[in-house]
Amino acid sequence: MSRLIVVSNRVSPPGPEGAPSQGGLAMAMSAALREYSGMWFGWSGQSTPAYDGKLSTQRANGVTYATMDLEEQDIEEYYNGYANRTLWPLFHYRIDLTQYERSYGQGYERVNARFADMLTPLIEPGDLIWVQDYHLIPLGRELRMRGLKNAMGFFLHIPWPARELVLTLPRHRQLVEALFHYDVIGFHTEEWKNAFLSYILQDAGGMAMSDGRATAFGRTVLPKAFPIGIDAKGFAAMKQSAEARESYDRMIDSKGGRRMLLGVDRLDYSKGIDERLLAYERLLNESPELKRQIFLLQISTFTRSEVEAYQDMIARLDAMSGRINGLHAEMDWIPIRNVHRMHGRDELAGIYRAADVALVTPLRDGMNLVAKEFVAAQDESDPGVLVLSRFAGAAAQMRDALIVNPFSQEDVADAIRRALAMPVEERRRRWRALMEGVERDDVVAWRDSFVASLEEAHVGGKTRRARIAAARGDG
Ligand code: ADQ
Repeated sequence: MSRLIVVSNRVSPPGPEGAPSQGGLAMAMSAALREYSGMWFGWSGQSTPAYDGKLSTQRANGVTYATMDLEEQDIEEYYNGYANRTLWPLFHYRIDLTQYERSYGQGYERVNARFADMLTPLIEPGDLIWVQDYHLIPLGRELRMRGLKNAMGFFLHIPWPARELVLTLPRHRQLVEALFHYDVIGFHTEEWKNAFLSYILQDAGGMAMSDGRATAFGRTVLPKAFPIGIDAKGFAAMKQSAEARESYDRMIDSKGGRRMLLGVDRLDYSKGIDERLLAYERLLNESPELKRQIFLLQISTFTRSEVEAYQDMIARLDAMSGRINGLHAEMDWIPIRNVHRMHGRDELAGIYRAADVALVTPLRDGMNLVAKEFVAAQDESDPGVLVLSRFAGAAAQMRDALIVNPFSQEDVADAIRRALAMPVEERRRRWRALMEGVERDDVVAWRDSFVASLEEAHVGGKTRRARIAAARGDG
């Protein structure tokens, strides 16, 4: 088997059992690498006063974790700047929050080149290189410029936006062209893939071929949808753990016979937490009889706290939940429990299981793994109900959830009422259908289908190039 080399902005070496999780990509990659004797390469999360070419390596369960530090200016311009102040908001349709600074773009290019400098000597000829996410779009081009001929794929964990939004990005053409140095470009859904193709056809003068590949900038790639899943087997084991049982018991105890609505998110404006709280407030106003019978546990952990939009959001959410609680609380009942701490994976499994309704209502989300984890954690005889935004990539697969428009408070409030009133037979039927998908389309299936497409596209590409060279008589 070829070595699998995963490259992502951050690397998550395995921590102690039950250590807090670190976001969707980290979850998925740890599980995806487990059966490969491969390598995971990226930034350590630490800064260095000056580059010294130092690489830290650690080996665990057959995987090598290789990390490098970045200089402060690079962290600011590449990570806080181009990745999190430009691409993230733009690709989540928040053009109002998008900052277009030339220095950010320069930092982004500089760090991608540095990644390539550090990574190139570690690559062997048969290695499969799999680059993750929007931080590293130009990396494939940089590696090719350094002579690497390996199979190289890229996976985008966030949505690809409509072409009208891409056009607002200075040097958009250069960014998209860089993607054509990979053999395969993966998206979570057909919708994101089609948005990418619409740019290629209408703005890059490219062509879609009958075998699914696309041609532009004198190169050919395979853009394809690979919906990511969770580590379903790992999750099933986790939900039986002592920690999961303990947190479940604690939750049941503290529910005091009330029904629990649950939100679990990285604190991010794309997750629609403000809109969710307002929809919940609307429900309390419209259905006062539900007061005291329900409460919302909103767990939102801080990320990217260097970026102003995130600082603003923390203050806004705390003020909003404080206001709603102040207006609606009674001496022995609080409508919103607003929690900012990270939970261990097992602990989270117990909390999911104790919930009656999950509110997964992002305004835009590449996939959303919380929706899948919630389903995997349920008790099959008495499962909770998933309320899911139509703008999460997960909605394309999870049709048996209650699908809502998160921009409409009425729609979300209606769905909560419906979920609370849903008979147990219907809950079981919907849950079984959802669980089947979660188990079938898990993270292992995602990895295997991507790797298979990458091997095939690379071999196919080589064969085609050899045929053209032979026809020209030059090799
Ligand atoms: P994220 O935006 O991080 O991922 P998501 O897919 O929901 O979003 O994953 C979040 C992960 O963090 C989940 O595994 C969840 O359990 C964990 N988590 C969240 N809050 C937590 C808390 N308080 N304590 C412990 N764990 C917590 C990005 C994209 C998504 C895409 C993934 C994977 O934005 O759309 O699904 O990558 O591709």
